[in-house]
Amino acid sequence: MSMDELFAPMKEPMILGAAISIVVGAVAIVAGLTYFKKWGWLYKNWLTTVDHKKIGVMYILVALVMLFRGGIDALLMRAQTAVPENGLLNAEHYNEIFTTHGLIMIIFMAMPFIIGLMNVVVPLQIGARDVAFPRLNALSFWLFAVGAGLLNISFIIGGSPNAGWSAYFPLASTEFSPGVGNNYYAWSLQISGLGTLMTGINFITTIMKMRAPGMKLMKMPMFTWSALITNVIITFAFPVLTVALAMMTLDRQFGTKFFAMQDGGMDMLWANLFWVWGHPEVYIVILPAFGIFSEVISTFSRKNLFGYKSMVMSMVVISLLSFMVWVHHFYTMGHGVMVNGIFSITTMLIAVPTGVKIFNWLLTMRHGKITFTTPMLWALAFVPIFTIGGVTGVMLAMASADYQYHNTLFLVAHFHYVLIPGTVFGVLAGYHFWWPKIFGFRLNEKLGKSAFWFIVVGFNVAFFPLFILGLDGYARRMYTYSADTGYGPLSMVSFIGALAMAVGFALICYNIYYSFRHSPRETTGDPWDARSLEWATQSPVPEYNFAIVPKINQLDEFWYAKKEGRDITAGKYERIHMPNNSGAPLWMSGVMFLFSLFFVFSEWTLVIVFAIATLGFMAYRSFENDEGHYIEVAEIEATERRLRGEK
Ligand code: HEM
Ligand SMILES: [Cu+2]
Repeated sequence: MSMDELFAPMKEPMILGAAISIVVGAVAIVAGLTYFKKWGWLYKNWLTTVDHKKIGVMYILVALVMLFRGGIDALLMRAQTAVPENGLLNAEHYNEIFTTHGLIMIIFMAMPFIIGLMNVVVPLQIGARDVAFPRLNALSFWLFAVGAGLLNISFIIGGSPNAGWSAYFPLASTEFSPGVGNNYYAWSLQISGLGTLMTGINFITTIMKMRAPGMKLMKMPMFTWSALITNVIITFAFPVLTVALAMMTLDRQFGTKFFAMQDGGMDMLWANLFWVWGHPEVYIVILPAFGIFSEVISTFSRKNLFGYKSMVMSMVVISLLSFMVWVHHFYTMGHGVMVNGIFSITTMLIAVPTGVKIFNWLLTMRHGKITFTTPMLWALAFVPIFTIGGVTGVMLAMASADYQYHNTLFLVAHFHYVLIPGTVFGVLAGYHFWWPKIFGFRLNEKLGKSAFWFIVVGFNVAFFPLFILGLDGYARRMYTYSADTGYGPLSMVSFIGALAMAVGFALICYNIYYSFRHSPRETTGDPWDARSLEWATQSPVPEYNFAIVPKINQLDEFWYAKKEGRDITAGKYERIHMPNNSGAPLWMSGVMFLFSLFFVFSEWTLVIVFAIATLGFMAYRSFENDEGHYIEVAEIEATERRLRGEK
């Protein structure tokens, strides 16, 4: 690689500015850690941790950072299109921004946020001490983190991917996208995807094998159910992505013609493989949110969840259907009427189980004693907004109608109307709900609610106009338009909505600082008077989770025990076996980062060096003896007393 190629992006002042601020920020963090002598602490307590709760927190932290990176992309796009014939961004830069925006939001924000919450909550909800494979869990996190890092350096080193988040061929082939941008696409998704696949296997095993005594499958909390089904989808969908990306790499870097058009390559093969993964992917990010809403709505309605069994069944049906609808993403790419018709019907069928869930949530609230806490507000806003998203989805599902508004802003409005209330409101509900469990104090409700209003109102102002613009013929992914189209005024409205959302997200961040300083510490472990097992632990949760593993007789055992005055965590303490921390996942992922980075630039000698290093790590690990350690009874007693606020 030549220096010229490497630093090509720096020729743009905006990117140069961003690069400088990243370097300054990094230097400040390193200097700060050194000055306050925090390196050892950081390494011992966080970077090498195998504790599912801390791994969860790190996932959420990175997801929040990515939310802001993806959010800046979004603001830039809306600013560029706010007025006709704007010159803020050029076409190339705009292409890069919508590509990385989509990728970052789905792969490096939504999914990790959800996996982070799953990490924190699932073992607690089932009464376990950790996940089945704690060290693998750490490896999953670090692979995701370095994948995110790889994608994020692309915009300063060598250039970002620019062929859309769906990277359609032939556009994504070297013929039409000659730079290294789409190599970054393949490798950042590849290594983070491997981490996700490991998470899938890890959580299926955890939920199947590590539930507290007596917790039958049909006695599991709904969030754990949603996590189980999601991880099954992950385990089936991600291998398809792995293979598709490997073929993409072969096409782009070794001259094969799987997808690239010359010599009989099939561009439609990519479209199919991408959406065989991609459609289930949208359910990977939405089902856990459904689980979160179920927990939040039943907790703050003071009622058990209406239609528990039908909730589980509908998620199972959705997971099956999610693998049978992928063709609806390319009705217009030349199938016959028969194929389009079949996929039209399977797609519309998804509305049935989804509708069942919506009615169950409404019936859970019916006659409930509702308290309007911040998490509950997110859940309440989700129901009507998501319904608009679903209904417009059914509109798009009609193949013949889709010819009209496919690839217009109508489509963009549809998927934001499902993904933002679904995933973003979902993780925000979960984040406010479980925050006191993780950190031992509540977030400020007033700030939480103002952020809520900014985001919910801003969201509708930003995205509802896109339905209208789309029906008017405003094509998706255009970097500018002429004034005669008449798209100007509504585009400006949309930009203003996006600004309001940005204010809301800034308030959410400020809330962390404010509440850390001013909120009283939480000593009950159960601030919301909630229903499931995670609230039976102390807050913040000690390393071993449960001093005594509870026995379960029914769904919501903790809730009924509270009402009957039983303590399900009483008993005699015994010493607890826990896994040891390990630096291996961090270092191995670091090595794989370098491997991928040099692969992106086809620097083969270095690729081979780091491939051998990766294998070396695996070999080393397989000879290592690590028996873990015990936490003694005296220490458990002291910890429990301290967290209950006793001296
Ligand atoms: C009743 C349920 C739903 C139906 C019937 C439905 C239908 C559709 C259809 C037919 C398309 C393709 C439209 C086109 O390309 O012209 C589409 C695109 C999309 N949908 Fe949905 N959808 C539903 C729910 C969801 C959910 C729950 C999510 C995410 C959480 C979602 C996310 C997306 C995304 C991201 C795209 C566009 C991807 C792209 O081209 O970049 N949809 N939907
Ligand atoms: Cu789809």
